[in-house]
Amino acid sequence: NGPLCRPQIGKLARMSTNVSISQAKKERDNFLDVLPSITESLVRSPKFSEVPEVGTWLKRVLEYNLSGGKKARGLTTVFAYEMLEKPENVTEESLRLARIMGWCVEMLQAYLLVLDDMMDGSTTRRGLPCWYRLPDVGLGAINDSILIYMSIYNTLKTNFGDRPYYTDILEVFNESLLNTSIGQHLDYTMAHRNTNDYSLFTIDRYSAIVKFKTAYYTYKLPVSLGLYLAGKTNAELHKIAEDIFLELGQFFQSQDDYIDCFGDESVTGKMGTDIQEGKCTWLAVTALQLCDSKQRAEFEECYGSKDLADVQRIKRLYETLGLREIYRAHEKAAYERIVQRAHSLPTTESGDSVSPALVLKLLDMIYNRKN
Ligand code: GPP
Ligand code: MG
Ligand code: MG
Ligand code: MG
Repeated sequence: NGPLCRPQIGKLARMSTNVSISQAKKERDNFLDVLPSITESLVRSPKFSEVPEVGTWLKRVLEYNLSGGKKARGLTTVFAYEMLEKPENVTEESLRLARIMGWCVEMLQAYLLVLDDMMDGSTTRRGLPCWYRLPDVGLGAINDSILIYMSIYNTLKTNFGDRPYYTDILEVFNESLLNTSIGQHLDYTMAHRNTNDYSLFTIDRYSAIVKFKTAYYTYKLPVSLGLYLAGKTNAELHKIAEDIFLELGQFFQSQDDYIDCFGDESVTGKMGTDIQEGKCTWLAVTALQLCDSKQRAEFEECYGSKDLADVQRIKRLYETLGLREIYRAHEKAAYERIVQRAHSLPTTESGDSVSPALVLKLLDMIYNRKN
């Protein structure tokens, strides 16, 4: 009764889904409960005693930018730890530390989103105005992102500074941010070329963009952190995890691209901008593969335009090409491929591996997602 059954959900599966929904809520609540003490500790830092108004500002920055959303990356960190650790080592205290680590990943996400929303010309996030759009914030958001970013390292030092894996986790955060910034560069420059030549919008280019901009920090980072928390430092094991979780991360971003165009704003909490910004998305690349020369000319004329009528024409073109159905088939195929891979994960020379149950749980968390 594995996740493959999910598309045709029956009575038994519904009952077990209800159990897992309440479990998921409990896990989420436990995770949320840890945040106030992290924020308090950051704001109480002696650094702010000279300039208390900055401490007060940081509190507001963190509260605004860490609230709402799925908490997917934070919870992924906790689940990865829980499922990769020896059961006898999982205690309330070790889980508390995993949750703090999860919040460090959420802080990285908040930092990235503050900047990403400015770069993407977005207006809303998690049902609220993007941080930079608040009247008393504006370009100060750039500096606020640094305050969020430094909060990661302060929290890591306070809670993990004396652990043997401290340097490893600093390195994995640094490497993830570098990769994300490489991906963000590709994403931004592909969209701002001032040309309507879309020959560069290929599936290979798309895969590279999303691997770098999303997959590393969304999955590779949380799972690597879970491995370190469980005392697993073997590079071969981290590579096995990286290979499978980068695929999951690419799948995650193709869903994000679909949602940007076809999602319900009241559910996603964000207004899509990919068409207006001319982004190299899963939808754009797939449309270009399918369209005839007349449709391609229309795409070239309208894509990347802020004019609502042009955006509507692109959406109509996507509908005409049947992209909704093609996406559903892509989602199902990607899902099944990852399930297959989860069941045939390689092992290290010492016989260690990543638990297939972790891959399946994380996959199940996002399959068919609407936000
Ligand atoms: C998701 O892209 C990728 C990021 C948020 C990484 C940002 C990286 C920086 C170095 C700032 P997206 O723009 O599609 O996400 P969303 O749809 O949530 O805006
Ligand atoms: Mg964006
Ligand atoms: Mg972006
Ligand atoms: Mg997006």
